[in-house]
Amino acid sequence: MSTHAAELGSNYLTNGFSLKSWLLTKDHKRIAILYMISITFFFILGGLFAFAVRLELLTPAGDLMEADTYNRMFTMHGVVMIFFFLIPSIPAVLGNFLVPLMVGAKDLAFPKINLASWYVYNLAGIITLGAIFMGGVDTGWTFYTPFSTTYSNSYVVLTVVGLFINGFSSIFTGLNFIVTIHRMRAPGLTWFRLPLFIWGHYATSLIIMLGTPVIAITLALLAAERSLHLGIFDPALGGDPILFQHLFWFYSHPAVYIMILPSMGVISEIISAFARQKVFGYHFVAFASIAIAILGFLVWGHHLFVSGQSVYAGLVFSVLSMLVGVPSAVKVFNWTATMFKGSISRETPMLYALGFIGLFTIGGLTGVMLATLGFDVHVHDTYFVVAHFHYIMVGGAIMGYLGGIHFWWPKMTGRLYPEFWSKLSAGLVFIGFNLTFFPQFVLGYLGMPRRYWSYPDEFQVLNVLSTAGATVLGVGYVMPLFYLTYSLAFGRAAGDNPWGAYGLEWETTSPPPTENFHHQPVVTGEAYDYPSLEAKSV
Ligand code: HEM
Ligand SMILES: [Cu+2]
Repeated sequence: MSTHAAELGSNYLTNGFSLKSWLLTKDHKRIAILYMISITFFFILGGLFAFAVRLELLTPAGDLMEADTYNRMFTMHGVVMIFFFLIPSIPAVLGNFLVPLMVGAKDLAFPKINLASWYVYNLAGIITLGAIFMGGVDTGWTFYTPFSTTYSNSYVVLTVVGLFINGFSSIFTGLNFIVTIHRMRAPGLTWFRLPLFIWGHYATSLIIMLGTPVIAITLALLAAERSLHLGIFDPALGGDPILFQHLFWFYSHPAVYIMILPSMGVISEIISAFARQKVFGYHFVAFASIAIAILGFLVWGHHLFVSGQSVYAGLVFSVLSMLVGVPSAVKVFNWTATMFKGSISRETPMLYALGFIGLFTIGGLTGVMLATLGFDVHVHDTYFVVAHFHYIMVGGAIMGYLGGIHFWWPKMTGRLYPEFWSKLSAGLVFIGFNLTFFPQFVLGYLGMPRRYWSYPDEFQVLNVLSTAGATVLGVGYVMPLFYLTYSLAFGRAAGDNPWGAYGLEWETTSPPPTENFHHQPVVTGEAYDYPSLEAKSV
């Protein structure tokens, strides 16, 4: 497209209005929007399952649904949230939109593979939904054998086929990011000038490429064992009953970092923008992402402390798990130092970033507690664990996703959203979140086991608080759907750089033109310090 067309206001959104122009697009920005729509759908679905779970737990007796139905509800909640929301959310939506913009490229390396990843994701989603509509799954999202292979009478095979296929969409995205970051950076954009968002996505992509095949094979073995009784996991047939847990967590612990590293990248961008500061200790933060990605593969055994592994194995996994805390803490300290040196403005994205730091810190510290062998034996499979992983996944990953959506919404749509409503919703999310999940730490510590549909009377007060919190949280989550949609039609024009942030994505127009930049950008300065950035014509 010529500069002339650009002057007439043409951008990626106005470049064709037909359904076909969207469904066959190879533009990473449009694919990001397609992903946003699909992912929002799954988030709502997973949220409805969560709400059913919380309603059941309002009373001790379990009088809303059968135990069997309850098992299906929390399983489908976990499956949908983890595999169809958390893992793809930031990479597929924000990463897809921003990676090419931030490195100064016209698109991702493989645009057709990028589009294919969205189709594969939806195909996988439809298959998994099929399993849900046929009656659901009740194994827990971890599919532990021998329950999943022998005893469960739910739709295990169909579900894992859906998840197997979904893995390819992750791999396509990770592959695209790695090649793009290696090969397509603008002139002058050296590795240590890259935004930390890019470092986060680079580390995540490495985990995706190395880990996803393992879970795919694990799920394939599970399906084979269940349908053909091969004796891989079943000791009665000569299989190993613990093997599945090792294989599963070899992927699924690193998967937690697939969820959290991109979110950390978002937080670095937001904090530097709203503190008007270079991120303190940039190199440490960048290397911390890689360190987390590597260490994340060495700690899976902390999920097997009570599965009968030797105390020596337990000891090693305990120490290694604590080590992962170090690079995470480095990041938290560096963000804090960045704010300490800066002048902070409290717009909505910054509220999410501040919320992230607080919640992620609680999630991380309780993780170190759980990594302590003796403590874990006490709270294993209690609500303490449920609270811990929600602080990480909801308090960390979702705060990052929402913060990122609010930060880059003006870039994606060219519109500003109503600040009052966005701040109110950020406040409700923060309060609702803590009210939902903090009582669960106490419940777990007092001994309430997870995955039970009923409980002794003395746990009711804390459960009622938790369900009340979930309601507030739900309201906080639904509000952006309304004011963001409203802003599409009625929001004020955003301008190219409403926050006064540094970064290549803020150098181009909002919404960006189809080819991202009217001129090839050339980078001459460090990250978050771009006053000398020049846009040279080519
Ligand atoms: C309104 C928000 C939410 C509420 C009220 C909620 C509630 C719950 C409850 C009560 C459980 C425990 C079920 C049990 O083990 O007995 C649970 C499990 C779980 N939740 Fe959430 N949740 C919420 C949001 C999320 C989100 C956003 C995610 C991920 C993005 C998530 C991921 C999970 C996972 C992976 C499990 C484990 C399921 C299992 O162990 O089988 N939750 N949730
Ligand atoms: Cu883990």
